[in-house]
Amino acid sequence: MLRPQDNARRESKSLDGLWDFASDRDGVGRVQQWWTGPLPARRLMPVPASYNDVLVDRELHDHVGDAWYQRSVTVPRGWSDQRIVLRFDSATHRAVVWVDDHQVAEHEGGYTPFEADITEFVTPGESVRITVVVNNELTFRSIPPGVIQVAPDGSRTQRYYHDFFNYAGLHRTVWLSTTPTTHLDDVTVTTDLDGTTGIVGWSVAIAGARPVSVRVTLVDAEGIVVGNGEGIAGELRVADAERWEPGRGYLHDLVVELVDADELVDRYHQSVGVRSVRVEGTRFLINGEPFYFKGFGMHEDLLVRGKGHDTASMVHDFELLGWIGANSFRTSHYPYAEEVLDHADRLGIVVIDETAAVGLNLAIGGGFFMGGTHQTFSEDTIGSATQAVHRRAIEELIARDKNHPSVVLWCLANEPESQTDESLAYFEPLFAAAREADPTRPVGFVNVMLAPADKCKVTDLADVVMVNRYYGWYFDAGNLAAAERGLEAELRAWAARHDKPIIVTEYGADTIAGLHSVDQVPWSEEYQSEFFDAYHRVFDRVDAVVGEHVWNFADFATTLGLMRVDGNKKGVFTRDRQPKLAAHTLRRRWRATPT
Ligand code: GCB
Repeated sequence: MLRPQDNARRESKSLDGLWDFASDRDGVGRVQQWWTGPLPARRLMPVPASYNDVLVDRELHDHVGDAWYQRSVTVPRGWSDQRIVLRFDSATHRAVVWVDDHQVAEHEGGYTPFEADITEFVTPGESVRITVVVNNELTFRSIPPGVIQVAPDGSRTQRYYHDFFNYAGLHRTVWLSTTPTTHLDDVTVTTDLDGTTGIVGWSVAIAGARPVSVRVTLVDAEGIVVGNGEGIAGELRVADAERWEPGRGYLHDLVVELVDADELVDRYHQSVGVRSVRVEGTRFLINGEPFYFKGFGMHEDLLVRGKGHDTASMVHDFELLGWIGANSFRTSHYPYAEEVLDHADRLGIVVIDETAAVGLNLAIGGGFFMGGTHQTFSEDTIGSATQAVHRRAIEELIARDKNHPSVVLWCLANEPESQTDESLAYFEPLFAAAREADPTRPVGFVNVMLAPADKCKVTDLADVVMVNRYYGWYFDAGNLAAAERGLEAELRAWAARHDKPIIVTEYGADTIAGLHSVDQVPWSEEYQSEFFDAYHRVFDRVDAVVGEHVWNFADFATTLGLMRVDGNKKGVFTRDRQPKLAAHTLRRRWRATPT
């Protein structure tokens, strides 16, 4: 599946803007077939945005179930004899789509795109009604998992095992677009280096009946052709290739064309960053050079919009990454909008790309609202049905993001149970699926503090050790000397057990902007800053540590609870992106070393 594009053979039209919207509190819309006419009790809702915080409506904020979107669109009159495609960049967490009265698509998973060929249901120049029902329910069969509690009065509350608000809706652009009937269906690019020679491999999938041949042209950023090839798969060798490097997002354009004799049938522009990624012993190598990750676990989280993508906010967040000296981030805890990866590609920011598998651990949170002990991996909880959904989520993530040079590492889950035989059995086939989908990038998952080096079984499957640690916060809160000792002992234990690079993917302390103290008082700005100093002293002493990702870039929304003060406050920036004291601490450290 390729993204919509405008070129000599393709056109696209964004359907962003105001849509009709109705939350289906009583769950009757599917039975009453709301797609067959105007939505009842409709209000206006912007796309892209989460629907939760846009209107002043507490019930909608906490809505559990279906929500309906609808709009009409006139199909451009010039789109005859084309294949017409309707695409959703995301619909969280699952959706069914109708064009007029025809169901055209159904998709599970809130953070990856899906599309439908709607050519047979539309007429260029005429208008059609598009209806989407988006469902936000989390269960043991979804990624991420959750439980819906039903009160005696029948009202439903969504509970879940992860620490960010369950925003839902149409978070990203909706597209109407065309391709020729015989068209490029997919393009896969791989890159490597042989000394100063860049190697660009390509392969394409073609759909349609017309006999065509494939022509590829590699063009550098100055518009100079540096390679040519033919065929559905092949390899270009570029002498003295300009490389994509951390801090320097040099991009080539691979122009892929389908031709029939001299006629151009289809064309697709695929940007390419020529770089290599390898893990050797405890080193993470980009272009053969050891890379040290400096940056954050982030969230797609904005005032009013929730998880809705916003270009201005995205550019500003990247500016702040540059200001503070970060060279990388993790898409905690789900795949981000593709526009974010495009921008990382352009700027040379390195990305750890994560699935939405967060909360596969009933030891965390489970006791909070279910009582007793529950087995994480079982057919009654997270079982083979979840595993199938998880596998598809991995495959869809890799299919979507495989061509982004910024992505250097796939992260299959955040803090799952990983110390049991059941967890090993659950993850073994998932690691295999990721490696099959992409043999070129390392694969890992993020380990939780409950499963240290001598207990964790799943890290054996990974290329890289990734750990989230909260010494000095959830353990030894307020005692940074003890935190420093505990952290160092643990990281040394990981280094002794695995000959692999270690990335500390989370460390942080909740901090209320404006709260100050000369003592080491948790929640104060000084504490957060000194907390980071303590961690950094340890990282600098343990050779196998090749990365530090602070939790979190900015404060973010969560569910209500006594552990959270109007959300998670571990941001180095506030939710409106003002720096806390620790931002300056990080800036001094990170800008002192080259990218
Ligand atoms: C974690 C989770 C992250 C939480 C964070 C916290 O380990 O990975 O999602 O937000 O801790 O602040 O507790």
